[in-house]
Amino acid sequence: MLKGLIFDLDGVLTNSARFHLGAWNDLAKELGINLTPDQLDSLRGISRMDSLNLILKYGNQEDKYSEEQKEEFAAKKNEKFVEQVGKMTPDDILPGITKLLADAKSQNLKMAIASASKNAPKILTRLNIMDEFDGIVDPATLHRGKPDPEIYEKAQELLGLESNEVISFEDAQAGVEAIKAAGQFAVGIGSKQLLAQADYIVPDTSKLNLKEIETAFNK
Ligand code: B16
Ligand code: MG
Repeated sequence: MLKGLIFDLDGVLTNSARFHLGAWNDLAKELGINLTPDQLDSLRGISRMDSLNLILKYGNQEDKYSEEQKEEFAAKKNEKFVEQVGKMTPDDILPGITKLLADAKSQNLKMAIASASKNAPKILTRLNIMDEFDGIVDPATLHRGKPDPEIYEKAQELLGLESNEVISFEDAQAGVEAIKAAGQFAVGIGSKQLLAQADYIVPDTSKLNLKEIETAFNK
């Protein structure tokens, strides 16, 4: 029986990706690395340090910098990102999400956030939906990033539920992989090809309908 919903944040509840990718692109340029659109896109859903390491790899600069220098680069990117987050408002909630959260509330479903972003509480506060959630996984406590199931297992634990009692929502391929590895029902938001592993796929958040998703979940 369905008892809870677990959400990725970026790309599912709001489109903060444009700020992440913009800030990474600026940093890459400063380091003399020109990222292709596909390389930039591959950073979606990936943690801050993993993103930086990937960028350095794309630029063949894997061993060029010390850990300390890398921390500085990551902090610089984050400063830029946080500046953009400060301008976010509830209007930045993606289409269909407000209704989905309201429908879930009216069914007394528990809700949690499984985002790799250390800025998730800040973003949820700007969107004015922080109080909707019963739990937010702290990514600083994780040992492995998506596609490892750890973050989805933790979110489910926070809600005190079993894997067959939750539906999880993701826009990134690595995220859908993580949900399936956690044994949960996955709703993919985006490309059918990329998110083929998901149990239910919609092209964008405006097509999310809790009743229809539940019917698929109960099959
Ligand atoms: P931060 P999600 C992810 O959020 C973003 O998609 C990814 O681009 C970002 O690098 C990561 O969070 C870490 O974010 O630097 O704020 O800790 O999709 O898991 O909600
Ligand atoms: Mg995402």
